[in-house]
Amino acid sequence: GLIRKPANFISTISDERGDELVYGNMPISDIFAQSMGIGGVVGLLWFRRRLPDYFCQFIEMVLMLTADHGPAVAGAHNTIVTARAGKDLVSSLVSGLLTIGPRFGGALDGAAEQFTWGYDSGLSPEEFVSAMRKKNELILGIGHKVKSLDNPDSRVAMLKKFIKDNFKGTEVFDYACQVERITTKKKANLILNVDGCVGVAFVDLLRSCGAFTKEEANDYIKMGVLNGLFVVGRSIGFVGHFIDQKRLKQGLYRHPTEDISYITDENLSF
Ligand code: Q5B
Repeated sequence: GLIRKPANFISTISDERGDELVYGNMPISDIFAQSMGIGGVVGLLWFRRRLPDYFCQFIEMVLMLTADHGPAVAGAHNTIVTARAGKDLVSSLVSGLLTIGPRFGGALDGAAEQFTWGYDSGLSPEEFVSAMRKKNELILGIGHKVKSLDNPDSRVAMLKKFIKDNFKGTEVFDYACQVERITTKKKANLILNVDGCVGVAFVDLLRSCGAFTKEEANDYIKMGVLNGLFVVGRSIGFVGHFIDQKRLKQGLYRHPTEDISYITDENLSF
């Protein structure tokens, strides 16, 4: 009989072999005919399903709001320095992307995991904050270098409004807002930041939109897919910074020595 050679690869998200490219199980002409947008495409390629319209709108809102936050942040800075060292677009982009992590831009998954743990364990917001303090761990999704109660982040305000106006469940988001009320009493910059807001809101979306079972929702939170939203969004800005530097014909960057504290063995006092 016919012996089938075992496949080396399994793939379930797209198929380019027929007359028309298929994302999930939708031909791309249908995706355009139904104006599913980039949020719909993310739904098909990341979650292999058609997501409700408000879910797709939220994804698009996140991509737009995280697209850039100026040249001073860690990732844009790296992209700019790399572009000015004469490197190509991909190298400059990757150099920026590599800064995304638990301190900068990559706190979505950690925030989703920590707040979900606190909420699901039945800890009060106060108990959650003191449990994190006892573990000597920062609460991911809390804190900002420049935004604070006195200088609120308008991105977070826009997200909060959308979440409250459109989501079917907001339990983990509400819990994070209660935690924010406690942390901002300690310091005004310990706000629920853009990473935290998107991270916890996504848990509520996965759990309440009706497109996922509770087990699937929990699996996606554990898998760590949410930082992908910041990575995709901020790539738009990093490419912009690369183009900007090339357009401005900026030369090699060297950091001013006056801005470096040179510490030698002689003046080090232990
Ligand atoms: N403390 C964000 O720190 C920052 C605490 C905390 C408990 C916390 C810090 C942090 C968690 C990671 C996170 C995402 C590094 C940020 C983003 C995108 C962005 C970026 C942009 C964009 C800021 C001073 C005191 C200390 C700390 C305590 C600080 N954070 N306690 N939980 N989470 N957050 N990252 O101001 O007693 O004095 O020793 O790591 O969510 O990346 O625009 O810049 O779009 O690009 O440097 O918005 O919060 O403060 O580290 O000196 O701490 O506060 O223990 O207490 P800072 P630190 P004490 S959004």
